[in-house]
Amino acid sequence: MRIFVTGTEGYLGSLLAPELVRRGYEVIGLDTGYYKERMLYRNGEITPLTLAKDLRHLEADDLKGIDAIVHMAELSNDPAGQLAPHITYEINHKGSVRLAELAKHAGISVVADARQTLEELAEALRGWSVDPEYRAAATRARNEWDAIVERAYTLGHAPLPAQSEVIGAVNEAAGPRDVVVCAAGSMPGDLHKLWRTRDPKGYHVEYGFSCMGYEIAGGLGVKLAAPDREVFVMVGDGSYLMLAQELVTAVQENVKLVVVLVQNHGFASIGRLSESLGSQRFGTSYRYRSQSSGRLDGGVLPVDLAANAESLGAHVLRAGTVDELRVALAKAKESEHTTVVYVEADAMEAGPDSEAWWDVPVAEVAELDSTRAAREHYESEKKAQRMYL
Ligand SMILES: Cc1ncc(C[n+]2csc(CCOP(=O)(O)OP(=O)(O)O)c2C)c(N)n1
Ligand SMILES: [Mg+2]
Repeated sequence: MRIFVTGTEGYLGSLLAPELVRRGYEVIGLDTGYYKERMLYRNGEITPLTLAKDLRHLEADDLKGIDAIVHMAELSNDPAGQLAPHITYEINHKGSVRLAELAKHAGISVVADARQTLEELAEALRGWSVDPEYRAAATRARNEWDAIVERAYTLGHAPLPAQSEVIGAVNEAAGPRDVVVCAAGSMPGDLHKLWRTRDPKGYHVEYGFSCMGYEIAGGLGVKLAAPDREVFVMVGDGSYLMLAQELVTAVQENVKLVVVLVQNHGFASIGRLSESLGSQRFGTSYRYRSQSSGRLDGGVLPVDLAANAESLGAHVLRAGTVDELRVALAKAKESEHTTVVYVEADAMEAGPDSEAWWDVPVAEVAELDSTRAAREHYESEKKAQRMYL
């Protein structure tokens, strides 16, 4: 059986085509080559014979000898599809209609329409539910985790609060429709575990690249998209230093943000990672280079990021304790002006463990015993790793 798959080089086609080949079908692909040289195919994966052609230029002859068609080629429904809506319409609508007409002429019948099939599946599944045991186990796990979150929110850590308490105070201050924005550092992981999201649009954390500096600019975009929601940008000192200037834009455009600047004088996240990989938090503290050791383990740098934020036109509130933080957050919410709430947190107090293992390769050759030990540990963990697919 010969199957014609349109969009063979896209995200779905690159999975489907090899699977069809494995099951013994002959596959002919159609693709414009948007993803160059089958870049989405895994190494060594079977790649089908592919017609490099735009769907809009398909001819009756192209379907000669074809028994079935799986149609997936289109401009996807994201900003790319909106760049030139008429072209999207030409490809997605007219191209699909044309393919259906050509298929009809070639005697290939419609077996299923994806949306129709989904609707029928939904109908067939109506009333289905997981069994009570599974439901009970899920409820139990949820309640257990909720108790862990509650504890992390109320640690009473001293003298500086733990970051989890800062997150707890912001979560309490945020209304049900408000949005938290974050991107890099130790906060995305902690927010993932600890933030109680109450609205599908209430959680905007950039995990794609976890790009430092995204936070304030990203928050600005979120506020422009949803001016009726309060936007809480949570940003670490490292990330803040990489892109604070968008505060100026927020002030200029009168786009109100609440920025919670968590100062822990360095990279808590990378410091922890470095330590766990046997590299002693190298270069992750904002400290003076010490004369005696020649390393960055001198005193804390005299940097005042609150003053910095003030100089960029934001209102600034400094909080020294969790109670002060709550008061500051309430004030920031009331204010019509972009407000930076500055709070110090203990870099060494980590949030609850996720128990996940992170595949971060350790140097194979090292002089430090700690790094060699970390390499050994890495190799043993790596052995337990399995591919999902
Ligand atoms: C642009 C960019 N460079 C480097 C990194 C790697 N990185 C991830 S977190 C981090 C440190 C973040 O420091 P900070 O914002 O103070 O957060 P903390 O870890 O202290 O919570 C670095 C360097 C990154 N994610 N993005
Ligand atoms: Mg930091």
